[in-house]
Amino acid sequence: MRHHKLALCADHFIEWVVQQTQRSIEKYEMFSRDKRILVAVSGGKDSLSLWDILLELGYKADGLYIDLGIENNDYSETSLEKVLQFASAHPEAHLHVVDVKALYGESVPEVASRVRRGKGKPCSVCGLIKRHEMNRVTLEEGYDVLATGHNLDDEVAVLFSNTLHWQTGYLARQAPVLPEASGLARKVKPLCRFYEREVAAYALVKGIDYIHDECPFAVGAKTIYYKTLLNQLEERSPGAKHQFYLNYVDARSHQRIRFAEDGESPPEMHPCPRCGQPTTAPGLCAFCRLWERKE
Ligand code: Q46
Ligand code: ZN
Repeated sequence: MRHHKLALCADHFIEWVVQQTQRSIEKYEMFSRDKRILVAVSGGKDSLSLWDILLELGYKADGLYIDLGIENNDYSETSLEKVLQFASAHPEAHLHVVDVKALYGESVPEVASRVRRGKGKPCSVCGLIKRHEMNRVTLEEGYDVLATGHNLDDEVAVLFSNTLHWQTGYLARQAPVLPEASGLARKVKPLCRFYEREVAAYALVKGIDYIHDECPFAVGAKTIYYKTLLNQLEERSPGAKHQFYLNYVDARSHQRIRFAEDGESPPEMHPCPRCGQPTTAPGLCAFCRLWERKE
């Protein structure tokens, strides 16, 4: 690991990853030992490694898999298999599976193609559904916190994109911890200080079987292009990604970088009359509006 000027053998590397995760949990005050954690798992290396590390550290961590019903390349089917396989090897943890089509009548690509009239990728609809369902299960099942497997490369790509477009609203909310707000669960990213290849190495050494393919709809995504650019930068100056993200997080937490949004009171929210989740819309929330059929 050039950026840390550190080289470790397999055993010490695993130990290092587990310890560093605990450090991030403490540094950003993510959660304490007595909390119940729900890990959003997709079947990929990041989320399964996160679940593995939290169990390794002795946390009460259960999993949540959302079956999006993406049939291209058997993406959803294969990713569910990987998650079930991991869960069956960890009987101490419980796995919740939410099947979007069974619950709401349409898979993510189906609802996206209906509401978007067949145009474009289903990603914005998919993101909306995932956020809603993650929040719903976390609160309904009485978890204290929702943990996601975002790694440093993911966070840097988002930070870069938000900076490039000066999206201060998004920048203001980019942090390793998003506190609980009325009707919104607390969200944390315990792997945010690890490079993607460090997480991949962890999964490899631990023998975690994960889905290697990205979601077929991720192909050509802007964030993948930004990751390539940032990797070129990292190649020339090792540690650049680490610094870019962590110095930002640090400057934000010490209020050396401020946004107009900081002092503002959050927009007026009210519970959606159908699902109860907070929304700024006058009637139903955006998620519930998805399922209003407009034949
Ligand atoms: S949003 Fe889009 Fe992802 Fe949903 S459809 Fe696939 S690529 S999974 S992070
Ligand atoms: Zn709703």
